[in-house]
Amino acid sequence: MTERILIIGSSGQIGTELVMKLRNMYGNDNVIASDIRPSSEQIMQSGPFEKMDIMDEQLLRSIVKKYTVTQVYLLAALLSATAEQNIELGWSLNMRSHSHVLDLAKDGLIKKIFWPSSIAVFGPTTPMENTPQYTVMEPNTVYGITKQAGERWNEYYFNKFGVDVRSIRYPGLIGWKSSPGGGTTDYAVDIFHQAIQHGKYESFLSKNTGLPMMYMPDAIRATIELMEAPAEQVKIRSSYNLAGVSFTPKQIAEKVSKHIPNFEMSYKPDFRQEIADSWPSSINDTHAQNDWGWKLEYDLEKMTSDMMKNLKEQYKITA
Ligand code: VAH
Repeated sequence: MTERILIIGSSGQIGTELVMKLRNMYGNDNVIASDIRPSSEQIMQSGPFEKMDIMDEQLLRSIVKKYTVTQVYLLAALLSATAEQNIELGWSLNMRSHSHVLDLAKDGLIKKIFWPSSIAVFGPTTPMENTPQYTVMEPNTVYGITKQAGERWNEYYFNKFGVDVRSIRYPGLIGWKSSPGGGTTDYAVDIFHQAIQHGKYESFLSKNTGLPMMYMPDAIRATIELMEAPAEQVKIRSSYNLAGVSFTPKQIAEKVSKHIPNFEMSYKPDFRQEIADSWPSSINDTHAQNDWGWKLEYDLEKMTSDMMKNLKEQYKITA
């Protein structure tokens, strides 16, 4: 049977890249992009797009039926910083969209779901170094609480209703093809744009705040590898830890300086510092490695070089 894949949140940081990757794999017409706002030109022109507000369950169901969708990737969400500034919307959007999609599978309309979790499921009482898969989890942000509840919801739907839902606890994601939207880890993307355009950057996190991050090609590959793995290998149905690569603003600034010699970094922590302080600085992902063979490819150095190369090209700077 042909797979028909619906990506909800195709205009966001992950969606922008994932749609194109999946269209290459499954054929343009079999990957339906959808978002409340238009997606990239490449997405809009290469295949189907449906404008959708994920709170509208009726519309979601009609789109799923129209295209006989078999898999849904639910990427629409409010991220950590934005959700703190609009807690009602953060809670209702993140929770309700998830239920809408899980119920599609429970009602037999679709076969498989990808739902992203985050290292934001951890909180101040979690062991901060090499954080294990199973540990104390007391998130203290709206975003983290919705992700933690969502993980429990995933496992519940899997156990009670046999829903094939798969999930990753993404670290902060870094890429050049799209911009992040309202996260605490966004500084690690902004720094590249500012360094190339202006030679300086003011970080909203303090210099020694270590956080786990991941380069987008690794994140996209992890997502697809997990979704393609045989069901019996996916032993964890809440969400898998992924370690990525951990670094501080100071450490990434040092790497950026190698490409932009007079680069100046300054620090002016804002409300996002408190969010960052509640999250682990490094993650243990042995379960992902053992269950479905996960292996990271990009370290900080390799990621920095690739980001610089691509963004300089994008800004048409020859160095
Ligand atoms: C955020 N990038 O900063 C997201 C992420 C690791 C955190 O989920 O909100």
